[in-house]
Amino acid sequence: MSESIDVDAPTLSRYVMTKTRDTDLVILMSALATSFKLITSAVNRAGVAKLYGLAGEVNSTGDDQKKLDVMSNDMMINALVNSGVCSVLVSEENEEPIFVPENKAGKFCVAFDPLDGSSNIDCNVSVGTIFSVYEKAPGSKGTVDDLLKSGAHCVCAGYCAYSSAVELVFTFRGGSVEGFCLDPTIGEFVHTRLNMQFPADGGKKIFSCNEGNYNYWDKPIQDAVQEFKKGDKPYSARYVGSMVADIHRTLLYGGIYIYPADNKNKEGKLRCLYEGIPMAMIIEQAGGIASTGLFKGKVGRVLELTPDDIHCKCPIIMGGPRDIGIVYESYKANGIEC
Ligand code: P6P
Repeated sequence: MSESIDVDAPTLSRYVMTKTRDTDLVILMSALATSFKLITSAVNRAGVAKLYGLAGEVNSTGDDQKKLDVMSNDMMINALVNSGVCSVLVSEENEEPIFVPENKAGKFCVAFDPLDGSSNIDCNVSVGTIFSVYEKAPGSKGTVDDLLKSGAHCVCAGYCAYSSAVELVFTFRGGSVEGFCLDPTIGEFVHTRLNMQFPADGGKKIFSCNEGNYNYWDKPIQDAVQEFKKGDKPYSARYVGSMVADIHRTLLYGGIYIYPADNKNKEGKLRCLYEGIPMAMIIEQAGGIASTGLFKGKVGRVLELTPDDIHCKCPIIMGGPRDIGIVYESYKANGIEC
């Protein structure tokens, strides 16, 4: 039977309005969606439009900026500054925050990594955008302090994966995790995954980490990863090195994603505001766990961390009770309470 022509598109704007009745949030998500569509266009044309390679600059992380990094960053900044609903922007690509002119300012403060994993672009590996949204404190003109808050204050968080499909996954504070795919025939993100849940049984036995760092890890992490390899049915190793791809697979298939603090990176490598907190919100509101592992003397949750700088880092260990439990048993076996 021929596929029925869809006469009713469950769009992103419809979902946000129905769910929140917050027109500013509808405008914000629409501005984000516009930037994701622009980034999709640039990423898809990278090969033919000679967008591979370096832009000749470095970013706040000290990474060489790719041409697509700079373009994606400009696309997001332009969309958000001109949305009329943002006051402060923080981008991985900008050392300093971006303050929106008062005549265009609004209640939201947005932190983002416009093209996370972009070191993989030149070899066509999936990349993504990660974002977290906070609201200005009452009476605030919009300052960095409106963003330097724990994940408990984050009103919306998500990512857009640029891969075989362009898929936006996000959640509102305390809400469900929802997936929207870009339908190129109508240029809209349409609702394709409803109430996404981390596999309750832990899902596929997959561990995802950069084992090249093994010698820098603390012993509990080393022991836990060795544990995943034991037995007649050991876990599979899957690591893309592009956070959105690794987390999206973990959310859908299960398993565990580990980027711990280590002797080389005492605070881990990933950025709290626009990698750790948004991904932790997604995983926890889908039923998983987002732990810091042993960090600053204790084992806690990523969402309990309060960033002290817009580019501060945090360790991240994400998964379900089955696999996080193996890590926690390893800490206890090494005398660390958790
Ligand atoms: P490593 C990409 O640079 C990134 O920020 C994440 O997307 C990715 O998960 C991680 O770093 C990869 O880091 O040290 O394994 O190359």
